[in-house]
Amino acid sequence: MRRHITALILSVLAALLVAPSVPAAVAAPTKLGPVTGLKITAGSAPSGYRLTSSWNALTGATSYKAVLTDPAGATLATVNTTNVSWTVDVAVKGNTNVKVTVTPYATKKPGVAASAIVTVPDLQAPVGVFRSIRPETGLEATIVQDSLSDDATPVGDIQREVTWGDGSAAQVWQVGDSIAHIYPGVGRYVPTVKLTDTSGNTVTLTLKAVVLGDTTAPTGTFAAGPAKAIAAWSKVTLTQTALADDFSLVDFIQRVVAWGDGTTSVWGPGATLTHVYPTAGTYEPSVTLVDEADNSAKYAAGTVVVTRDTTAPTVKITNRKSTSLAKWRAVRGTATDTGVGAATVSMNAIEKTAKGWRAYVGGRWVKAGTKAKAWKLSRTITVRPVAGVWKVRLARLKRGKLLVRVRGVDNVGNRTAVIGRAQRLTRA
Ligand SMILES: [Ca+2]
Ligand SMILES: [Ca+2]
Ligand SMILES: [Ca+2]
Repeated sequence: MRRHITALILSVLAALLVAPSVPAAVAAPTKLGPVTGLKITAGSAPSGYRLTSSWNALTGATSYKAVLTDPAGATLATVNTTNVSWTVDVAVKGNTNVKVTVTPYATKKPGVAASAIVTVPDLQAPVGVFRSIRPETGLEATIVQDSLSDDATPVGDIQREVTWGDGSAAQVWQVGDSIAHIYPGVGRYVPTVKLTDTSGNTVTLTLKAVVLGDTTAPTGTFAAGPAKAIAAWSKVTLTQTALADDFSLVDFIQRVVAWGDGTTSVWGPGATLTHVYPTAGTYEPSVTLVDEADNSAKYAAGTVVVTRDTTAPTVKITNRKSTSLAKWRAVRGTATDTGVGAATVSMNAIEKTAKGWRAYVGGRWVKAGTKAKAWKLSRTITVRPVAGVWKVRLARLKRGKLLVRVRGVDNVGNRTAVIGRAQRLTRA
């Protein structure tokens, strides 16, 4: 067996020895590079860090490949460029080293790489989620930490400082996930938590107000209108004319609107809010107000009667008793609707001339073998009526017989039947 394998290896070696020799290589040119003047700097970016690299242009280089790597050698970003600088945002932790490696290329042939390292400074403040908790009774409130982190500083080294919002001195929060405080009396207090990392980056988080002694719900006055609306069309507006609470500031009173049709909206900043009722019915919208002590009350905002527009618009072609081409270069008419209004009018036109049928396709006509084929070939021209009047231009009319078909649709999709018109055109 072993002898067999040895024989095999020998035969392979023999084959290699007799293989046609590679043509003598042209003397390899000296490898390009490395680039000089390579620099990298780091600054803060909206998320992570902005790393800017630059280097001197290298004679003979047609492009450069630049790669950013983290301390573990993982690629953070890469670029192929003809520029001599590169700016890219990467997500890395503060206080870590980032390396840029630039390889010059002469067309597709890589040269010698150069690299530079920068220590990314810690420029980002800690991130945390904290909640204030109001006591059911008494004056002792609590702040609870739900999460805390920093890109470079270990959680245990992040400094926490609480101000309770009652004039008492700032308090360093040494240990634990919660901290309590006894307030001097009833009132509205806004606590803050200031976080500082070991590089001195800080953020101050403003927590929900602690309201003590508030047992009264907010008051408000609201009105919805118009009182008569059309389904899937009318914008019903809810207007606030008054809003107040004994403790909470107006901007901190939560407003939730129930439109009466099963939909609700959280009403953010702003004095008005709109809604389109999809179906007909009688609706009684209301607004529920909640203060910062969770006292709530519901206020009615009137009645809205919503009906449906089920009637198609009325579309007419203006009856012009003229056989003049000039008069029919535009087909005109009216479009009216008693409900939501006419949205569009659509027209098709064909013509029978001395040379046979032709179809209007917008700006020009195309020949057709028969009347039916002409209708099929014709393009539908759609226009929007203005103040109840519509107009479709017909370019290059000829003598003969013009036939048009027109139909309209209102803003909620009710369609008219097709109306037709035939007109003889005998003179210019
Ligand atoms: Ca940091
Ligand atoms: Ca209140
Ligand atoms: Ca209608």
